[in-house]
Amino acid sequence: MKVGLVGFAGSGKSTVFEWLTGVKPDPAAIQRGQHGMVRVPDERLDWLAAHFKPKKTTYATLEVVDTPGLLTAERKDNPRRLGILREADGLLIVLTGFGGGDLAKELEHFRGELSFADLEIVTGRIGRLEAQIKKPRPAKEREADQAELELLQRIAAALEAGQSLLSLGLSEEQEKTIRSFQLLTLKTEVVLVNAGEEWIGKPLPNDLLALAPQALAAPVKLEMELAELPADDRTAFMQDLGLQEFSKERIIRSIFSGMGLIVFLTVGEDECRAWPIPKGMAAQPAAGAIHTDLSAGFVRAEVVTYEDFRKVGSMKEAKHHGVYRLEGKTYVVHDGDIMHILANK
Ligand SMILES: Nc1nc2c(ncn2[C@@H]2O[C@H](COP(=O)(O)OP(=O)(O)O)[C@@H](O)[C@H]2O)c(=O)[nH]1
Ligand SMILES: [Mg+2]
Repeated sequence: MKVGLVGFAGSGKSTVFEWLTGVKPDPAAIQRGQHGMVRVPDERLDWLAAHFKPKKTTYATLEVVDTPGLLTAERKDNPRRLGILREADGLLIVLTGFGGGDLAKELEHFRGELSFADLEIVTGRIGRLEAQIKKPRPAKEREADQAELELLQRIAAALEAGQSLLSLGLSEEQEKTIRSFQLLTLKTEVVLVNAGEEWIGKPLPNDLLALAPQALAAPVKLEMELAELPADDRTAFMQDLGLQEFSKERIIRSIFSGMGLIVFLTVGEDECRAWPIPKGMAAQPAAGAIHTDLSAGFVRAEVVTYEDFRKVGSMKEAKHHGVYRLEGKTYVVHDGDIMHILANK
């Protein structure tokens, strides 16, 4: 899962990038997007690793890409700046939560720039289709072009009106038609307020939450500065500021789930591991996260919930205690399921 860090220049994207990845922002790398990996903390996997003492423990990860950020005064270059995120799976929108700006306005403005960038792609394609339709061609091809043109005109109108494309209720077929455009407004988004000290202990404004109910906030720069202090000083400063604990781990987990991801777990003496999959995925495709052969030859999945596993300590004991299940291809995997896939080779 690749997550693009986006927002206006100066909102704190590079600060967030360093906070999440521990990698120093590199001005030379930013124009094409600077990549870094984030480990997703998981207390369940911590416990399993302590229990099995495996050779290897592998946490889920997110790949994040820092980007140059958008301009507020001159929007002409913004579509190009957003272009490097076309292949990203999701967007982490960083809002400027310091200096007293209006967060809801900033988010609306930013979403407007996403629509603007998508509109450029869609109108470009409309122009080419209109030219193509005029040429003599087999009826079948012309009809397909006409259908695509009508769809794109609807999409362009929605983008111009600032409407979500999700509200258009596109059919699966129509979604397939537009997939190759990699529209930014169709990507999963998570909003993160890069909060200054003024936000500590305060709820986010309601007008922002109306636009982004799941918006997160973290005092990113402050936490980075505090992390560098000797432990005693840090504790004293945090008490003064009213900060109970660092929010980084909680925020990373929220970004992960906000991207629509869950994990299933595999255990053993060799490796304990968290496997990221989209929420709602069935067991057979989920097995493909481990290896395509396991998906192709899928027979059954042995499943125990993490909570039950913790009580009994092994798959074998789980069988004795009636908390072990055998599930088929269509079983919808739950977050924290401990699974062992049985497959034909
Ligand atoms: N006062 C204050 N300054 C911040 C905060 N977060 C970032 N900055 C500063 O704002 C400037 C822009 O941050 P940067 O991360 O480079 O933003 P980017 O352009 O979005 O990558 C830098 O000078 C940061 O030190 C914050 O929470 N409070
Ligand atoms: Mg930056």
